[in-house]
Amino acid sequence: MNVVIGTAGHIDHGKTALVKALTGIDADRLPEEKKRGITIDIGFAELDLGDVHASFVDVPGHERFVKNMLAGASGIDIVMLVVAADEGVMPQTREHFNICRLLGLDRGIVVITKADLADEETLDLVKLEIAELVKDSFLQDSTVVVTSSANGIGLDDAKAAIREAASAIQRAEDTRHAFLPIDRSFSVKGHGAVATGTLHHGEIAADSSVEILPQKAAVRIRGTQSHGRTSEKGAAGNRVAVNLGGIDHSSIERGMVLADKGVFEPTQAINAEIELLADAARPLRSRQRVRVHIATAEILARVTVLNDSGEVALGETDLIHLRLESPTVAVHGTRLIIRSYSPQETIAGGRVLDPFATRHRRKGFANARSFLSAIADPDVSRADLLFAFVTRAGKIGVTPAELASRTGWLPAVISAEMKTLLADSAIVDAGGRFLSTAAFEALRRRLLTTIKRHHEENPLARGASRESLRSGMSPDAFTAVLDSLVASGTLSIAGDSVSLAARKQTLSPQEESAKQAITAALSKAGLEVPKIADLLDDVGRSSTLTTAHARKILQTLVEAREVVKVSEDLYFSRKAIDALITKLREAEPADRVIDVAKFKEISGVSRKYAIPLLEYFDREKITMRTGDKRVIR
Ligand SMILES: Nc1nc2c(ncn2[C@@H]2O[C@H](COP(=O)(O)OP(=O)(O)OP(=O)(O)O)[C@@H](O)[C@H]2O)c(=O)[nH]1
Ligand SMILES: [Mg+2]
Repeated sequence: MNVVIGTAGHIDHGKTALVKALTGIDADRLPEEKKRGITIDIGFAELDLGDVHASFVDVPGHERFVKNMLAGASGIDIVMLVVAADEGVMPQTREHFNICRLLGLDRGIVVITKADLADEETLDLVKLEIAELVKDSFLQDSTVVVTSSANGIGLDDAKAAIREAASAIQRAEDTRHAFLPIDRSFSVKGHGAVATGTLHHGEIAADSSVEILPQKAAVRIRGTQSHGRTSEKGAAGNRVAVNLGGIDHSSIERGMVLADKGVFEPTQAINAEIELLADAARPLRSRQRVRVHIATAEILARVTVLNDSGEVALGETDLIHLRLESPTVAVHGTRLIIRSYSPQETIAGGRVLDPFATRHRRKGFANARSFLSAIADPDVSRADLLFAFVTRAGKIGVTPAELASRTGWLPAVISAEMKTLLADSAIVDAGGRFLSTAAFEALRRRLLTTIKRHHEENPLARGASRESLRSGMSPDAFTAVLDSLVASGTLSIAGDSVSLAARKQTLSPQEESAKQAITAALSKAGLEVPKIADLLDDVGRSSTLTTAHARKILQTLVEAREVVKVSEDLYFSRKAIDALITKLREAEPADRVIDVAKFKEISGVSRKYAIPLLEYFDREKITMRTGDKRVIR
């Protein structure tokens, strides 16, 4: 079992000395750290306990370097909370403990150091302080070990406690894409850029296709190592160093993420559930500017509290919107810590619920809250989470790729869950976009309402054109809605015209006679049709309808594809046009090229008809114009 253990605790409490006493490795690697005798940035060590391999991330206790502590604490499995026997619980003991709690850590051990500097009575006092601190928290029942790095007492107990805590970890099968928040980058002579980090989830192997986020820089993995040893791949519980090709180390920084390519998307707007510390200096308020720590990144952000009061009270848990000043990557469940802008203090922490939030106005809070509350349950099932995202996407729907960028889940996991939701009729597949059944039904109802209204307003029209019905639907959703209504026999489609299947067009006797008259006149005219306005005047007169009414009847004939509109003035019977097309194709002029004269010869029409007809054929792609000539296609 591989585990990553992070230290935590106040400055000078002996964290680095303890790691060294346990592992033999001095995690203080910077010259300045050696000179000043304090830890400034995170350092690393490892300990082989047989069945357990522990990687240590040693963090600085100095209040000015909490930012570095946060980068180190991200992704650890176990915290080793260090309290010096001679000083007891101090400000950064509390702050680091709070950070671990807010990061959702669920296991750890407490180590009292410097036992050689305290008498029995003081030790008991420190134990009481610790019990008070961790009461009702994830550390409440954890082992408290008393050690001294000076004389070596308690070190074996500490190792035993580490082994016990590590053995209790049950890693579920990793269902997520590789996600490695970067905490360091450097260059190794002869090898090039190296980025290191604690792998949050997924696997990183030499043949993985990866990119650096949020800038989506394509990189190549040349090799992976863990604690200086070449490893075939890194998995959760590992410290990983990745040798990268295609990038210079200077363009890789702490806060970036190395991840499977094409899955995660940068975001600058997230919704989260956060707990404000009971001992924060003041409530968290809308418009407040804060520092958000996500994985190894620190980003400035503006808060909108998603409740009517506009603030989160001390000790309360609530939903907030964060507008980030620069992009980062996160998925549902990614932990975050919030620190006040100035003075820099840890004030809150929680989880990202929606990594791609939209800006909310006050009247949208209720909707946002009900969506977020549904996915705030830490035990929410995968299907319920996906269903919530699909529902939230409304009539637009989401693609599996968009769901992957919200969850980090592997395609097989998403498709399996979607299958279940489809089988339960909770969602609908609209051409690769998923909509909730409720949203889909609403679209069906809307489309039916539109068609009914169209029929009422245009009693003579056969139906409505597809395009007029689409209003605001995505093309895929529209096609799916239309198909489903045709499949259920509710709608029928003829050409471009959509109508209620049950609808019968009933014409009055006058309308019927007008229709006959138009059809007969156009059939008789062949290609030498009269101007349509004249024809409609005649038809109107003989059938006692207005010309406008007669024109509507003409329109139904066009929709029924019995009559062809060639220009504003000229309408032909479908038969005449079809016969002309056949003639044109059978004429087989040289190279299939014709000019106007040749067309007139083939069709037998005058120039008055030839030009509009040719232009119509161009539009219908029966001919293609090149200069003065046309090619028959
Ligand atoms: N007597 C005694 N001194 C100790 C013990 N552990 C650490 N020290 C001393 O305490 C000082 C601080 O120890 P570090 O290990 O650097 O403390 P730290 O917690 O890593 O400090 P930061 O990383 O700066 O937060 C050093 O001078 C150590 O030699 C101990 O068990 N007994
Ligand atoms: Mg240290």
